[in-house]
Amino acid sequence: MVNNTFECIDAHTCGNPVRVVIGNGPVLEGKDMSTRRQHFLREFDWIRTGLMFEPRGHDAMSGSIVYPPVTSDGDLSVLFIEVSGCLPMCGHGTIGTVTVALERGLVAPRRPGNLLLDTPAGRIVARYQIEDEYVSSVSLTNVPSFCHTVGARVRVPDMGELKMDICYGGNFYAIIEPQDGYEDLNRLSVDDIRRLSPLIRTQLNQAFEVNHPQDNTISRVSHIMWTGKAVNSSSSARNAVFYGDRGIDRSPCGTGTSARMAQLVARGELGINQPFIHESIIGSQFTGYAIEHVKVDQYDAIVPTISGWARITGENKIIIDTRDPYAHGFLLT
Ligand code: PYC
Repeated sequence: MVNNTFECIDAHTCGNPVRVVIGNGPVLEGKDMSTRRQHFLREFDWIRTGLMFEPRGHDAMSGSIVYPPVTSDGDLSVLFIEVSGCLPMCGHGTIGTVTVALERGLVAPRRPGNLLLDTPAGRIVARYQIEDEYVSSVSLTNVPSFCHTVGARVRVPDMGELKMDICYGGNFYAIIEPQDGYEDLNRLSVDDIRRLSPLIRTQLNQAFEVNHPQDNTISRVSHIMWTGKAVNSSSSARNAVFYGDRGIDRSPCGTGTSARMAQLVARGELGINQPFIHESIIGSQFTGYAIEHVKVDQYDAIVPTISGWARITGENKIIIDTRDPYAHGFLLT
């Protein structure tokens, strides 16, 4: 076959792209979405790079492929695709996918107002509100989130040695807070974030074994979160998350906000059921809560919820023509 055509609905969640593949996703094998994610990575990763990388995507592109549920009580399964790989979980991606699935009639919720999603990281419960036939907000209960390593130290050019925690919220994050050498996110340019973050990530992954205790396919620090003071007085804090080789989340980052709340709760700086309004680099907001304490093996964890909104921006039939030398995409690094 020369042409592989993928039917996509393009959307964004609070500014970050979500390309939802609704037709021609490959058939995946495995009892759950974690195993199916591995199958996708082994045999079909060209679909991710073709749809996410240039010339069909760009260096912050993100999306999902929707599938029927893999559990008996689920409504929908979601495989997250992104420039950095196939994420176990993606918060902005879930909000966008749920909005697209409902507005385009791809799912018939068994319990109106709720969708049970099967994702590689585990069960996600999404609650949604509809206004004038459109989804006005989505609130998701994310996977249990926890601090993995507290006080990792990394030498950063121009900044000296910085201290950071490695926390899990569906992906593993290094969370960098203001300290000597790093004054605030508002002192960093986009170029600084792109230059420094990969250096930090490489050092952390050389120095620390980072594994999810219940799923060994979820490992390594993939995302770097720079934190700082909120610009908007209604926000609790601001952040910018770096992913892939050059991506910076335009949304406040759902799994990052979950990891950040796990860190703050562990330190006693955020209470259970206390709102945490996280602001992104472009000023969009997610509202998060830690709703309960739980355990993930040896780790003290929280159950986080994240609320936000998404809008559809287009309908896209994307062709990956096997004669195209850039069929599988490229990125400028
Ligand atoms: O919202 O979880 C998220 C996310 C991960 C990477 C970009 N956004």
